[in-house]
Amino acid sequence: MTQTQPKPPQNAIAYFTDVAQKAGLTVPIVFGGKDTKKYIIETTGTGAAIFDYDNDGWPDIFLVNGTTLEGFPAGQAPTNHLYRNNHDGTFTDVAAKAGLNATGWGQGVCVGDYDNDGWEDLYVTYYGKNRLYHNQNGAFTEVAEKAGVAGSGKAWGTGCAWVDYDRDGHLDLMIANYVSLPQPRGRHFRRCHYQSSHRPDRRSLCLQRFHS
Ligand SMILES: [Ca+2]
Ligand SMILES: [Ca+2]
Ligand SMILES: [Ca+2]
Repeated sequence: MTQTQPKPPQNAIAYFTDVAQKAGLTVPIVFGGKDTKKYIIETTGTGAAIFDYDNDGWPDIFLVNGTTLEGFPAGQAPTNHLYRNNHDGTFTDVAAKAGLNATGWGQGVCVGDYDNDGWEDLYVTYYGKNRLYHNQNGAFTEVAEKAGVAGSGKAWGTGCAWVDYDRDGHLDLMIANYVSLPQPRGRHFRRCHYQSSHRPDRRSLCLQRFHS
């Protein structure tokens, strides 16, 4: 069935039309329960980065993906996605070929050429160990441990930013961690119900229980 697009209102300065389906950007992002979110780990969602990973002059799209509390059978867990720009308004998922099809509780992503080789690299935060992907001609290698930026694996990494804070010509990395939680297994994780973002008093009580 052909869907008729609404016409932009007169004198509109900008007007946006959803072309995701036409562009091939249809893979769902998973983050906890689909219809119901019971625990705070399910509530933050994931990040996206638009950057030219293969230096062809056309911006590509990287999407971070998550998982569920129940998990998935081997080989069926949701992965991150890297959509290569086909130069015609469509995109092709090349995550596996590029080495970016990791699974887990992915969170944020930031783009920066940390080694100044002319290829943009990726840092992806996780509930667990964070990942640094070095870009070599459009193929990525995970080097977070080697680079000393994987973290302890016990923190909940969320936002991140590359910035040259000391102006020495080399990018530095800022990582924001969210609340402190035990690893998502066993009864301790299930003690904490995320009540509501508009009831910070309840949320605080919940977190205090974790730290007690
Ligand atoms: Ca490109
Ligand atoms: Ca680089
Ligand atoms: Ca620096």
